[in-house]
Amino acid sequence: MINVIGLGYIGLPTALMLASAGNEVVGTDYNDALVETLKNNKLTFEEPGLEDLFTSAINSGIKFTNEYQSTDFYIVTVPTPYDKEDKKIDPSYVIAATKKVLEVCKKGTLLVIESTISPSTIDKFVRPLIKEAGMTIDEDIFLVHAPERILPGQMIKELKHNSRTIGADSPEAAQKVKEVYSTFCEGEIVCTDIRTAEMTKVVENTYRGINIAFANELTKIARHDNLDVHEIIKIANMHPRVNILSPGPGVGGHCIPVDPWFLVGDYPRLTSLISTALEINESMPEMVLERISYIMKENSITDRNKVGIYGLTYKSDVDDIRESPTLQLFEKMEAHFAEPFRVFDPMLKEKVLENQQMDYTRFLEESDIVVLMVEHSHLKDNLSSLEGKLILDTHNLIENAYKL
Ligand code: SAJ
Repeated sequence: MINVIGLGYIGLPTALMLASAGNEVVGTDYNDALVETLKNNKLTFEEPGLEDLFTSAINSGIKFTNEYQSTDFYIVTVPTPYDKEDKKIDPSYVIAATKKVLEVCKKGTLLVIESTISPSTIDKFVRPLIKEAGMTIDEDIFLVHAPERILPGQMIKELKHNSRTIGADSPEAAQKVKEVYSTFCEGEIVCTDIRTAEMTKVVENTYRGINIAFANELTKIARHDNLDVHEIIKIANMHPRVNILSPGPGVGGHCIPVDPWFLVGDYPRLTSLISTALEINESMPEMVLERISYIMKENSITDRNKVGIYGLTYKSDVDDIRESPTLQLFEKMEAHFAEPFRVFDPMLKEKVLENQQMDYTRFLEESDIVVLMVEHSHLKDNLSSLEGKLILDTHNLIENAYKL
């Protein structure tokens, strides 16, 4: 039996995939309300294909509980927040989960950590716990790091088709874990050591963050000379070896703006490129604010209540608002003692902010300037609804709009 610990954005789809592929799976989470919701056959977040997968996993017998199971195979997918002050990973959830696993696991158990962790977290924080518990690595317990790579918005497809990395101390342990993941993963599964697997995961997200930062810096250069950055990127990308990503109002989510800090925190003197890239991405909401001020001035609008922000989630067509550029923008506004602008997001069914308007028509009625922060499908399907508005388009969707 596989016990998946932590049923969030990664743990839940992974547990469902494993179950519907025929494995015996129990999902454990310390959040009672979340467990109750799942037990009542209701999902805790939206994701294309997740409902069908949920049904199939339930039919295959998946169970949900708040208790750790006594078994010999654990997959830990708990959050790994980072400490904003010292820019280091906060391993407390991984430590707590490992301690609980050690209390109940059987001899020879496989402990797979899937959560994103900074390089050497397993050496620094997990191995000592095993020693403390009086257990021996590679006898009582086999350690594995198998970081996930799935993209919110296409998680189910990517769970099936992405290649994966499995880092383990022993090739035998890696092979056993590979066999389990192979029950649903059709991509290539590469086995390596734990340190390499830890580093590789963080490097992948850092690579993307740096490339987005380059596109964002180009936006600033282009704005300085009143050039169209999107046209420049489009033409540059026609070069066979150039592939610049899309600039935008900032970088959100729990991965790209967070994981590179793990490297900066651990290797402060070796990461000047990475920390500059992070700063560039973090400066983009400020640029949005400057552009809003410019548009208000140019159109003689003085009432800030006439500004409406479209999009609160961290990217299009997801309902996750963690570290979203719009939240970052509101934080910057608060720093200047200003009330945040009104906001609307079609992906959010419940009100999470005081200044959130839940009705799109009213949102439009109340806003003379609409700032497009997120390019949801809802917006692409309703472009005509924006006619007559002053628009700041941070994603190059609308031809005659203000751009970043
Ligand atoms: N963004 C841009 N420009 C782009 C692409 C993205 O500004 O060209 C912004 C998005 O709008 C968003 C942020 O970056 O605010 C992050 O979005 P994303 O789609 O790039 O990535 P995530 O955070 O949803 O998922 C990433 C993925 N990592 C990589 O592509 C290297 C995913 O594969 C990982 O599994 C995930 O992080 C994770 O959990 O680590």
